[in-house]
Amino acid sequence: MAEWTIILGNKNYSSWSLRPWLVMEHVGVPYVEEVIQLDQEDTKELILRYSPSGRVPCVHHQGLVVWDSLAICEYLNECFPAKKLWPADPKARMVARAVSAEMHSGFGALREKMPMNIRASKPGKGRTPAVELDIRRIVEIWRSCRGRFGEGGPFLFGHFTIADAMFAPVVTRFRTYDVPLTGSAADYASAVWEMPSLQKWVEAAQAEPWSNPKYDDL
Ligand SMILES: N[C@@H](CCC(=O)N[C@@H](CS)C(=O)NCC(=O)O)C(=O)O
Repeated sequence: MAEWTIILGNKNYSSWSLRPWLVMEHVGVPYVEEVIQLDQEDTKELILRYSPSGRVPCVHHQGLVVWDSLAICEYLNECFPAKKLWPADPKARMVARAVSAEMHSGFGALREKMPMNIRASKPGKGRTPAVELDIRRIVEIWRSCRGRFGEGGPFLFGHFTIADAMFAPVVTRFRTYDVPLTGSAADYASAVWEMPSLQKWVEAAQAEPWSNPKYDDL
């Protein structure tokens, strides 16, 4: 096995996979990736060959198995401290960790009604009152982080951090479901969308031969 291997779900749909993959790309370490098609009869069995939780993403490194998107990002931060994957300032770092944790454990309505579906275009779909509240809170996080900590670059804390990786799938959702954004939130979403790493993922998602009616027919 290569020194770094990352196990992912379909790039079109697997938002949890996208997050640590962006961080892997950012640190620039060579890696091998395995993509497992989700929602098939053998999906669980295939994932369990790599990941003890039965979920992707999962990373293998020198005999260590790390599962869960945020834990993988933290491990990459441990391995590549020079890459400054969290902000250097302790207060900014605390907020970056808080908004990343909020994304990791929250926004259930948005996740359910507006699942990541990079290839699709579904303007206006999924906008329930609970989803509206999630969208409002995300925009508030983006505006607040950009306003307080965004000097020095286009990302939430200026330069790219794990917090941007955590919100990247939301940026793709806002495009798929055509959620209107203005001002600093719109600028931030464009900066994330235009990252070469995200565009590489988007191209791969568009080229995937698999479709999933569970998400496409929503
Ligand atoms: N909290 C986990 C969530 C991982 C997760 O739910 N992954 C989904 C794909 S996006 C999965 O593995 N589904 C396959 C299954 O449950 O069989 C993380 O952050 O990595």
